[in-house]
Amino acid sequence: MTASKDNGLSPIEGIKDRSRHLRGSLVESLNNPLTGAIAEDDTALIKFHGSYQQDDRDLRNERRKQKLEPLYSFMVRIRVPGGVCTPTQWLEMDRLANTYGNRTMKLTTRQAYQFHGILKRDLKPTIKEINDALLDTLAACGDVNRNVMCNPNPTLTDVHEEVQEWAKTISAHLTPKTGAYHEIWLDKERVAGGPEEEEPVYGKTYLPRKFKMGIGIPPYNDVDVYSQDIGLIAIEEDGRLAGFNVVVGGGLGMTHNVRETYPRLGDMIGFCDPDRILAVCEEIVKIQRDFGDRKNRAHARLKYTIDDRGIDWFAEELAQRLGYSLDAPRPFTFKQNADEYGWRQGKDGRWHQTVFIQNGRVFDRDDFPMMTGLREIAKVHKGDFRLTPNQHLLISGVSDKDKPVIDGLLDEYGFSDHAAKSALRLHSMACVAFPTCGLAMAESERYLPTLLTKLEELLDRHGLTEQPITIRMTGCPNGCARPYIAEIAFVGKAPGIYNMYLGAGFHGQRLNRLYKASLKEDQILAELDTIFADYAQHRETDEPFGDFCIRKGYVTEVKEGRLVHDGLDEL
Ligand code: SRM
Ligand code: SF4
Repeated sequence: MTASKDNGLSPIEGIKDRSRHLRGSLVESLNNPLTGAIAEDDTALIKFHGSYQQDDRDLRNERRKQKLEPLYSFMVRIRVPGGVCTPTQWLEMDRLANTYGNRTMKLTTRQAYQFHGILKRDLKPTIKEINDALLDTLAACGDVNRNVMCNPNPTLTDVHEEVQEWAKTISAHLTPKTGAYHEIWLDKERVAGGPEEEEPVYGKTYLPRKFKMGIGIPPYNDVDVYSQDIGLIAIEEDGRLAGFNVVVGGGLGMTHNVRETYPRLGDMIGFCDPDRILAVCEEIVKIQRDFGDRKNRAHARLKYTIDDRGIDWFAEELAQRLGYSLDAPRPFTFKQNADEYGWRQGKDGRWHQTVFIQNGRVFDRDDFPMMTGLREIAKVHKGDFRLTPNQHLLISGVSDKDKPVIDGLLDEYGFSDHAAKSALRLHSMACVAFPTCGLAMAESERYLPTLLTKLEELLDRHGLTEQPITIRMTGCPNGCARPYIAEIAFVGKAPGIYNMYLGAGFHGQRLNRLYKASLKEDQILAELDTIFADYAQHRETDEPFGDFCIRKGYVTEVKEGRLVHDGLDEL
């Protein structure tokens, strides 16, 4: 990447600055037939358009030996605010994954779709056809506000639909205004002689780093509000939406052994009514735009801006920009951060079924044609599909009459036969990792199911099969499956080797702490065998596993993200 001319700024700042609002040389890169890759600077810019250049890591060494360039392809992420889409859109995403991608879809931890394995020549038709289906990829990645998450289950609260609308409104408000996306992917002409393009919220160089928002609707914290740059907690009073508690400065990424990087849970800074929420979100984004670290990308998230300057400074700065202070936070109670499965009936009598999709990967296997089954359901389903924050799928808005039809299809295509065998599996989540993720150090999505099968034997032996325990795995410390707020977490260090974390809060309210570093599978099983036995015998009534691990001294409680590395000196 060309170094930035601006002294000390991260090179990405220079790329954004020179990019003419995210255009760069993307058109030339896409048209270059000599390589499956795009120009290096464009690899940074294409993220803002919702795509990452990747290469197949399973084949990397072999291709190198054969003196071939890596097998480049592109990941495409489709933004779905609050995760809600129609069966027609599902069918289109399925078609595109099968036409241009690797015949799988990944439902992500932020309620988006991802395609993998798209060749450069197919990138433009893919993105165009996504837009034809009235979805888009703009700002799905990059240094901007990403997909706004929201609890997707409409049966759970009276205010759900209203809150869902806020997710869409906030998402639209914070979407970049550049015409680059439409020109490059949708062949829209740039208006000649028109006014200089403006990004009213972001400015010319956008944000210092990615930015994330999620709205939780108590008692469900499935969006993990405390992990978001801005987490909103919808407050329902007398059956109406009173407003939102505002949480700022969550973020989970870190680097192994680097104490300056750490996961952090957000601070609750107040309450605001719905009329003010857009302004509050915008001003928070602008504070990060103006004060975030543009020199060091490992220190550029809002969580570090807040820790460096203090939460009181942040609240004061926000109040000054808004012209008022937020009210005191209102009471609420969260009970879990996982999804709830099975049929639930809403107030209007319609039914909603949350289907377990292991690690969000939708694909056909010989013994389980899951993708085909969901396609057949989409062909007859009259309600909508909702992607959950835990990578599962809600088939939503089903009438009494249609419920047996959906049940019949779920049975016919093997969903009942392949239902999760334990509450642990139902509370599990894994990031993508190999073979597509360029940052993976160990397997995650391809390995967690096997590990869970072995753990299920232990659970069975200790009578814990029905016990809900959150467990998450990532292939590196970046935290894409939000591992640091799981009661048990495995974070990859090298192939087959994981750091094991324990002690997070069951509803995402407390970070976990490293229990043991660099474990192999047999060591993981031995450790958990002992701890499960202890838990089965000595837990208190309704004591969550994470709380138990702290009470019994397996790990000490993490009170603040900054302190999470304490006791890690052995690494
Ligand atoms: Fe992530 C980078 C996948 C949610 C923190 N993440 C990546 C990349 C793009 C790798 C890269 O930079 O080359 C991964 C692409 C893998 C692939 O092949 O698809 C990737 N992240 C994912 C997804 C698909 C995981 C999944 O299995 O679902 C999730 C997509 C969400 C979406 O739809 O937008 C995903 N990533 C998250 C989350 C969870 C969340 O946001 O709720 C986190 C932790 C929260 C946070 O941001 O703090 C997360 N991803 C990261 C980071 C570390 C950021 C940091 O502040 O340090 C990186 C690396 C980076 O940004 O430099 C990263
Ligand atoms: Fe890749 Fe690491 Fe994110 Fe997993 S946690 S998808 S390995 S960046």
